[in-house]
Amino acid sequence: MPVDKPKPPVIRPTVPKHDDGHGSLVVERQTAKTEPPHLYQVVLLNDDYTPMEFVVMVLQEYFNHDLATATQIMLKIHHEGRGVCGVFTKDVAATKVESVSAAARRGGHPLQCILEAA
Ligand code: TYC
Repeated sequence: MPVDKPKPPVIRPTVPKHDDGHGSLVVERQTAKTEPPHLYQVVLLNDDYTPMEFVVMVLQEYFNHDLATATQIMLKIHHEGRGVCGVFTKDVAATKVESVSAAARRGGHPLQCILEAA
């Protein structure tokens, strides 16, 4: 017979309650204490030398865009000078910038990848 995995304990948020003195329990609404994380855009800049195919590959491999979307974004950068690859939390965005910059350097391309507050 298969052995069931032990279930993790259920942790519920505690809500302050007090007796209103008239036989009712008053449940107070709690305001959220955690702020949403600040978001950052990873932006690619145009240049005259990086091959279009390399930029499309970067958009597919590092930002999970499909070929059609990657091609559209690459052409937008080519025509407008810059384009957003994706929006992430700070650590994830910074890691993407480092990975893309390292790949560009390895390939001998001048491609610039930068991080901007969203
Ligand atoms: N302008 C480049 C070319 O004509 C292509 C290119 C697109 C380069 C986007 C960088 O971020 C870039 N080969």
